[in-house]
Amino acid sequence: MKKIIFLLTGVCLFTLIACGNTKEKAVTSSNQNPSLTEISVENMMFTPETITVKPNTTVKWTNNDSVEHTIKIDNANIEKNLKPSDEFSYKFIELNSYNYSCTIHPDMKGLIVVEK
Ligand SMILES: [Cu+2]
Repeated sequence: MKKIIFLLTGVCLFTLIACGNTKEKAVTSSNQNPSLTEISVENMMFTPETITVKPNTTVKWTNNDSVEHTIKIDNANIEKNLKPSDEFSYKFIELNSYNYSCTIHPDMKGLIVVEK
């Protein structure tokens, strides 16, 4: 009888641990943020140049060029230098249209539209 109780306790513990792990995995996968949009800075361009996102979307720029660029977002009071391979993320919360450009290369322009 004692053996059965011991086994049952073991099963319960195992179940708890297994469930705990499952839960943790679920949380981790939801943390891989479905509301992340990536923009490549490459060949002196932002690609894609125009994106439309929902509020609370994080936009990540990656400088894939071999020269430095900047991200200057007009309505967000942001200016960020990006050296080659650098990344910059910004979370867009409010509904608006955000024009941005590279101050080093004024022809490089992009637009982020945040709408519901
Ligand atoms: Cu540039």
